Amino acid sequence: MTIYSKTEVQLEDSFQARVDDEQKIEPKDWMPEVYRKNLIRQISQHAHSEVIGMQPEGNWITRAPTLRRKMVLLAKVQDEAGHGLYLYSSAETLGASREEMIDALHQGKAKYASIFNYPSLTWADVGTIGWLVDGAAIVNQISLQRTSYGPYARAMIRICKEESFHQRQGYESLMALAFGSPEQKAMAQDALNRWWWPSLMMFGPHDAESAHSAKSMQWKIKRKSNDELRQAFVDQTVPQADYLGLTIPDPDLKWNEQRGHYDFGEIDWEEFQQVISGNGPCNRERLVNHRSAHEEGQWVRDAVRAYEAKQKKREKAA
Ligand code: BYC
Repeated sequence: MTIYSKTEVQLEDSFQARVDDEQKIEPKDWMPEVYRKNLIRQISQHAHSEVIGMQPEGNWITRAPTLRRKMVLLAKVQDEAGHGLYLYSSAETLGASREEMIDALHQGKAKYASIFNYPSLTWADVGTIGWLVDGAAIVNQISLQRTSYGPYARAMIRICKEESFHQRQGYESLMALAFGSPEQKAMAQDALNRWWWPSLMMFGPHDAESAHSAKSMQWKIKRKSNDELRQAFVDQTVPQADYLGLTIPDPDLKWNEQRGHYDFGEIDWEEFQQVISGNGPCNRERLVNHRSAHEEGQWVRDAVRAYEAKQKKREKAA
């Protein structure tokens, strides 16, 4: 009898063939260590973004202008917590523990979307976050529904359904302001002026500067590049701003007939680097709030562990 065990190279080849064939990779399948680590990095950062992203909007729950707006906002913020949970669970299937992931966030080792380090100064910011931030997120997440890792792809399908509702509620809220009094319209324009460029930064550095893109595209973790997604977002959003009668704060923005796309100006990459390095306007505040919420939730984790231990004892005795 010959015992045949595949070499690492053979395993990688058959892994790549499965990815190329659009088969989903599942938790118990063999996968290259770098694929696993890259996925944990991206999924956990995605989860942190959902959870930290609750803060700028949560800031307005007590000050929503009507009961209806308050109920909608509460539901949306709760949805974001749910997205975080699906994503943490998905990363756990790769062997990462929740404690490790939260610890990496608290120590500043794991990033989260740069956009959530900007303050939400007026009620118009809430609608603008729904319109632009959820809008940008969904452009990316639609492509991630086809990501190669099964649990991540399935989480994305559900998240996209909720995210598209979020985007529409944001736009509807902004319509009320843009078609309202001159003061309301000015408030909407001011919010667009502040959130436009950070929204474009959500897609990450240019493709040529993106450290993880080549491998992530080869393994179909990412299905579209940072620049492709950013362009799709601009193309979809400009007509929406036109309809609202608002002006996108970019003098270089214009339709390019030849390309069939909008041309747009250059992002301030220095600002982006500052924000992702922890020096944005709200980085410290976001982490302080997260740490204290985490500490306040310690009793819940203790209770769950005590219950689990009790159940195990019962099962043993039975
Ligand atoms: N912000 O090689 P690159 C939401 C980092 S939340 C911060 O291109 P990659 C919502 C990047 O991590 C939805 N960091 O990376 C929630 C890497 O650093 P590390 C959020 C960024 O991963 C509440 C380095 O820069 N969506 O919808 O190939 C309320 C080099 O970049 C950013 C997701 O998370 C950034 N913008 O591509 C409302 C989608 N960009 O890890 C709404 C999932 C880059 O080496 N994530 N960096 O230290 C992705 O699709 C990809 O991770 C990215 C970046 C496109 C973001």
